[in-house]
Amino acid sequence: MNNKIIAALAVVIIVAAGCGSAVWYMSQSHQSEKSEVGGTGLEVFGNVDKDNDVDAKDADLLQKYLDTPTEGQAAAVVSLGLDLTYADVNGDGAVNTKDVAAIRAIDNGSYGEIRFLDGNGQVQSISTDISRIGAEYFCNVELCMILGVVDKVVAVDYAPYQLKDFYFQDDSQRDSVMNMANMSSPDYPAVNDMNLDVLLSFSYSVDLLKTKAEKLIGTDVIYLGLYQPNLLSAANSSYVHGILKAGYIFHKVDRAEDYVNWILQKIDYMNGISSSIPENEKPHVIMTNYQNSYFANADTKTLTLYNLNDPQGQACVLAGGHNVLQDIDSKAYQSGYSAKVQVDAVFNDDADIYVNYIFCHTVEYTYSGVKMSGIDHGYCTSDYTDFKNAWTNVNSRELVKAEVDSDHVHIDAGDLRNGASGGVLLAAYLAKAINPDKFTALDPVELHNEYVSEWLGVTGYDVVKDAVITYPTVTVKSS
Ligand SMILES: [Ca+2]
Ligand SMILES: [Ca+2]
Repeated sequence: MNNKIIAALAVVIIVAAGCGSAVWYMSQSHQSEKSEVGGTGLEVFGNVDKDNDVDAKDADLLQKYLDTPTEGQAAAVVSLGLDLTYADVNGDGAVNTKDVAAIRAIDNGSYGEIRFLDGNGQVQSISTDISRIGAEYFCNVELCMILGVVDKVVAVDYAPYQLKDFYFQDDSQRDSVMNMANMSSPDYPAVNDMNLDVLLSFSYSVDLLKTKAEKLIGTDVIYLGLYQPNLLSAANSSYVHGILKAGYIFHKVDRAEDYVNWILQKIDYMNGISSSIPENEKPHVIMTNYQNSYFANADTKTLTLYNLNDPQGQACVLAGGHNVLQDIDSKAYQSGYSAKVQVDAVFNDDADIYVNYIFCHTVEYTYSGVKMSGIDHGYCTSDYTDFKNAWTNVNSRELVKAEVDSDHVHIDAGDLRNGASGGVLLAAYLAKAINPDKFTALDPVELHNEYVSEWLGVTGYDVVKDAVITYPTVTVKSS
């Protein structure tokens, strides 16, 4: 809620309920006064001072620029620290006092339209009068929960639909939410019938986004950029910016900033510890996946290893781990998101290449609408059978037995990669598992439960008892 609306409500409450309530409400209003959000370069029109918000400072600076005589304006851009890229807030092709007024409207919450660059850098201009949201995959549904707009989600695609018992705590919404099915290859007439105001896309494919925008009439198709959290420079990542942009789109700026600050605090905390661990003392880790690998089937002689561009590889760094892919193929460590390698490139007699820990990512429900068998996990099951079996399989491989302690093998829910936590929860689980002596005060389960209760808004739920997230569970190991 923006401050002006809070102030207006406070006035109403003063009139309606007398001074006692008013004093309480005013203090609440004061407490919710938003803190600054860190980082730079938020691509929302109106952000002319290059930080991560659109606020009165931007309006004041743009007004100062406009008040400067024409011949001095170029110098004013420099002296005021402006970036005029996002100055044409109303998109009419000119920069003038109407844009200053538009920034003030954004600051006080009275705007009805917002312009921004999507996660691919494309200009989007959308109405913020949104009552019907379609949300793709776990990250976007969780983002709607975090921002407190999940009640407006009327449709989700196949994967989150399978988890609707968790994602939709309201009984009637759980019964009525529609299944968009496979949004990698959508049934456009069916989705059109859902009359969405906004579709939050999981896919960053420019072609798919363009096709969806063309074929879904009256629906704004938005890729926010959540797929790319950069845990190593998170404040300016497309993930953090995507959350902040969503804050503007859904009139939930304060909530979005609070969540971003929570995420950044956790990252700073972990980075403060892991960055002090000398490289030669870091445990050697492979961030890999279970399915379609040597681990799931001994006849498959390859493994997929995630690299520095993937949140899984970034989580490894943040947790104070040394990613073995670096030693196998330093080029592959930095290009794309992962590399497929031969098992004997990972497990061999080369003294420089060794593995202390194995983290296997799993995906049960895919974006293309398929359920993978034998790997049940996540927020809607408490049955660890499949994870235990997977763990046993990994540990039964000859090459693993020869090199890795069995309790150094972990099976992890894809939710940690594909939810809205941007890899932070994954990094926490990882940190506690590989560097328990360094991360003594960190409890990943407590952190995950905080994510679920405080941010997703699901109460009375425990991620160890009510879900299957990691095996073995990290707290069991450390207690
Ligand atoms: Ca700003
Ligand atoms: Ca303008």
